Amino acid sequence: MAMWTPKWLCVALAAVALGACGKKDEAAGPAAGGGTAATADTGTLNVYNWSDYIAEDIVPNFERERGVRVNYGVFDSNEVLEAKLLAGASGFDVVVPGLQFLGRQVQAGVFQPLDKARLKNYAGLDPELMKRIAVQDPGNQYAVPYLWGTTGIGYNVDKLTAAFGSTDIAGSWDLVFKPENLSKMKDCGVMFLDAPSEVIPVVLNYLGEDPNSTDPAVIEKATALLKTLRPYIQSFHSSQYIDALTNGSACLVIGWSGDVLQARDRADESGNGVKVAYSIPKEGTALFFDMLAIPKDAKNLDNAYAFIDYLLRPEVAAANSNYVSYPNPVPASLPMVDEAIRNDPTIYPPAETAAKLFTLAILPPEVDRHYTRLWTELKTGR
Ligand code: SPD
Repeated sequence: MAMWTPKWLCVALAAVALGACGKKDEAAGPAAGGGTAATADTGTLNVYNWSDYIAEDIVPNFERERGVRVNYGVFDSNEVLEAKLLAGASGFDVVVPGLQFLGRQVQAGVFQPLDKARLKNYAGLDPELMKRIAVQDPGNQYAVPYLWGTTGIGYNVDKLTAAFGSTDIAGSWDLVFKPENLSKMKDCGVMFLDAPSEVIPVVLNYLGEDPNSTDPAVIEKATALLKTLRPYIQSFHSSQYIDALTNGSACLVIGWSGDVLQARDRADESGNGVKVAYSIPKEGTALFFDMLAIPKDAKNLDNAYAFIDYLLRPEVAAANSNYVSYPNPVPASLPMVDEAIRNDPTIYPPAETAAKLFTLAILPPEVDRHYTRLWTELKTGR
């Protein structure tokens, strides 16, 4: 099982406030077109990123500074991005796959190697992080990290307290993976990520198995457990849970760290009285890295490099982390990251928590197919 403890977590930092950012969602521009751009940069840039994953000023500021128009599309699943990339001629200039998906897409020849000389902020990337990432992108040839985070438990503080007398139980996956516990949250709304590649490894880890096992019999232990939970799961979705937690229509989710914390902040700002919190359970969980990469057939290369380099500027990376509550890979940004975020152990896990985090491996195609089949069975209740 791969373990990673970021060194900079122990570094004492000067507090430098960057200033408050608004918390409105990024307006998604038109999705990138179908590869019809000219062979040289056209004054546009086609970006395809995760939803709720960029500070609202970043794209407009880049457009102004560079004098280009950015077509900014969003997705909420690695599988969706992968289908578009493997189909070819996606029209995208910059995409943001999770590391383990990137590894597989590199093997499929989807990306061009990065010309690091065109990224003047490359030297500012955290060397420990780059070493860790090189396990799946050897030599860091094809991508640079954008943001990273964990998969954990998002919950409504009052509903959990009403059901269990306190929120202590959120410190363990027992809350979600024991049917007798999950059933107590059924009526206030339980949502799971709609992502077998995210959820199954977390269940395997909880069961004491290798989260990256490719053994069909081991994988089926996870789905057997998930089937016992199915009656209590209201829905599977990988982005709607942010709004659902915010407005109180969901009370318990398996979700991604920054997304849950955005829900917490949105609820606080709305004054609706809903209190949301995020937990990294003590049994450990998946750590993910989302990566910036350029498809082989990208047409607007100068703009693609300029955009990636822009995102790696310490002040831009800090503004992004302040807005989306995900850590970035640029250590020089840390003094500009809000103290509340920098000191939040659910965002920057302390060493003892980090020691329990595992990374997801590149799945062989047959294991991927197995995951997909089991997931469909789970969702449809077969
Ligand atoms: N709303 C942004 C969520 C980004 C999550 N990325 C997850 C990648 C998991 N491997």
